[in-house]
Amino acid sequence: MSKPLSDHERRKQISVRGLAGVENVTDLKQNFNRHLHFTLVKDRNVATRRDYYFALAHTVRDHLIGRWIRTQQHYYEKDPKRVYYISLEFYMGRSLQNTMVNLALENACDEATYQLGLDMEELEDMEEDAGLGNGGLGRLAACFLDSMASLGLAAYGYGIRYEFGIFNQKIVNGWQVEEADDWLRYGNPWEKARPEYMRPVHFYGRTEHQPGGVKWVDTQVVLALPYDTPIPGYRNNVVNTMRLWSAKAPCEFNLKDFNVGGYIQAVLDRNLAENISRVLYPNDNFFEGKELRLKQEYFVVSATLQDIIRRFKVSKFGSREIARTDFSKLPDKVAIQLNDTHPAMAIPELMRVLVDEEKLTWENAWDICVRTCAYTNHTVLPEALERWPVDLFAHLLPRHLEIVYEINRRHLEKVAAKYPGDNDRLCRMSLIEEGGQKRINMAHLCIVGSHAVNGVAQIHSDILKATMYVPKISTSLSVMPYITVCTCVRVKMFDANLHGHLSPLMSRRLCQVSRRNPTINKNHPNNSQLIYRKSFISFAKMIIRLITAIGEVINNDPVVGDRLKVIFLENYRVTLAEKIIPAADLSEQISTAGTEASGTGNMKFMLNGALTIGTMDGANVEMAEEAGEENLFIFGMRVDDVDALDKRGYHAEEYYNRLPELKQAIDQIAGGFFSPKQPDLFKEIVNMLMHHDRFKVFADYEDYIKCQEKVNALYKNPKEWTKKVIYNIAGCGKFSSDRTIAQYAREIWGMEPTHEKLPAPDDKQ
Ligand code: D6G
Repeated sequence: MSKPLSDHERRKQISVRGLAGVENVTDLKQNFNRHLHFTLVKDRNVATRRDYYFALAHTVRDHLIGRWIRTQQHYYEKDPKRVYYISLEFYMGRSLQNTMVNLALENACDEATYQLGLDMEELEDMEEDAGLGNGGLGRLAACFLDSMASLGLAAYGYGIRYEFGIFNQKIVNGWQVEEADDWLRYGNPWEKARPEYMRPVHFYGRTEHQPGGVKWVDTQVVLALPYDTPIPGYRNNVVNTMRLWSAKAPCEFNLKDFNVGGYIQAVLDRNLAENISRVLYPNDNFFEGKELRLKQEYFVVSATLQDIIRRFKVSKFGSREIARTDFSKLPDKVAIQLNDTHPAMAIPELMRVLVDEEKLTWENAWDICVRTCAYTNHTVLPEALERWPVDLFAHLLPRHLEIVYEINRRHLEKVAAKYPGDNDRLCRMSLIEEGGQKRINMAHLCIVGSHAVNGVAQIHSDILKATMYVPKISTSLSVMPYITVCTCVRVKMFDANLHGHLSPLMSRRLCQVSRRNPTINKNHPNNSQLIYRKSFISFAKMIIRLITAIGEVINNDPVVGDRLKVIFLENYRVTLAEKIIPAADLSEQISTAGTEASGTGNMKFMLNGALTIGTMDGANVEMAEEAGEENLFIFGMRVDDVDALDKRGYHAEEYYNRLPELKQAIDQIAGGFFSPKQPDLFKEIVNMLMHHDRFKVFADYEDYIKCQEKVNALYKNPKEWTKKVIYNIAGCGKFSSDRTIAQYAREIWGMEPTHEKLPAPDDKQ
């Protein structure tokens, strides 16, 4: 571990001399040794690499503390409008390097660990990813927290502290096998438990309608225990908070009918309550409809709203100065952003608190609620839309069901007044879907209960406007919902200046962009076009098996085996993306137009110098706009073509019969060429492609192949290739999440980003 390291030398070369000041390095070494001794209780003889990682993490964390406390004090003093970003996912990845970069400590820490005979990159590799997300939606939330802190916004991320994040993927004999992600096993140095801020969350029970108002009684209580994680801004001394709730059973949980046998059972049963924050549902773009998931959604919303209202009450506008809290000021002081419909229960819950507990009139409460909440839609795929059965709601959240019905009654009254006699429209726009099992359409609830609705790319927002019925009657609603565009990316592998210019580091990198092997991004977990059917998961696994089977044949082929490799990179996650994306030359973004809301990998590859072969879908459209369409490899149907094809009728066999190459490929899959021991292994995939493919992939096949030929031709011309890369990197500034968040702040939250820098604290305090 003590050999001189090229990585260290590389960092030294690119570091600005003097940044790693001698004093700083001496302090860091001292603090590292102090943490190894007092926090880890180890000496250098017995310390493991993980102990060294923890010692370094604690050393770096110390530099956050003063800034964190000072930032929060500053918010209490200045009382700015606060943004609450509520999300069921925060896909944070690792914290150590990000913290060092944002606090300008990276070079000093590198020097300090080097002087201690350690390799900092090896220590960084010991950190577990905080994998509390599935993909784009969760990573977006993480990027947004980073940007909100970097822009000096008084912002909070609120979510769930899942004990198990996204599963670890192993590939065994070509098949996916899942392993539990026990990320907290060795402790998490970045979080601070706050048992003093524990909140009760109620479930089940029944409602009592009394003259003084409605009471929700006979409920079961679960406690929400907050854990705070610091979110440092980029070199501005701002540190915001991400507060994640963990479920705790109350002490008296199930102990009411106490007897000796009952006591043991009651203690064991505490697990039932605490299961709420046990595990992240590994569903990306898919609605499963499980009761435990609805519990998670209400759990985060209820605990968060209690915290928001507590903070509002002690703020200058709250009851500190006036006898009674003036809730009419809530929308001036609080913006709640709903990351998809998952936290949609914030709308009826805020109504319940304002009407039942704070005794506001329905009209006042509704006006406050709508002006406070805003909703970001993430997908138009029907299988992803949350539609909770009314029965389940009635059982778990009886008061909220009544409130949703009342919201709907008033909403439909307005629709009926505007479109008299249009019953079809009433059915379409209702929050309650009738016919068969009654369900609550959570997207409709969000649209009606928010003052702003946005998609995640221009094309996605346009599709929403054209297909979601509620915004069309915006003028009849109390506050006009509108749709805006917010796209984002932020992967900080390089210190790129994201405003249309190249930083010196990025320019230097371009000289390195030459011959690397194309990395294929076809299996991005967000947009597997082949996947849709009831046995969603087993089908997805079958697709993975097909990829590995094709790899086995191609990689062992005597002719192409040493020229072409198919590799399925297992356990894709933030940390792996940070390695793959900068290494790739070609990024494949090949969703059928109109199906991928934005994509996120597309923009990250662009920023990191890969060229894109893609359809006119999601953010690809804007990437082509920014870099020039001639600098991307665009192919396939546009949304209009897809619509026209739908009208004509899509018949896969037409393409299969007309295109011999396609026919051969499908026949090989169907005939066991890739699975000789089990010739019909992939027949379900073939059956789907030939008969039930709602993504109509064969329709894009011919153009895709032609476009790949253009890619191959250009790849032989490094100068022309690099030119396109430069146009792409130079054009990717729009996709910075800093730009996106500035737009959210101005257009949705009614705030101006301050870009404020707080004074640096004296860390020795
Ligand atoms: C974070 C940072 C800490 C602060 C605490 C509570 O843990 O300095 O005191 O949050 O902040 P509020 O919830 O009272 O805003």
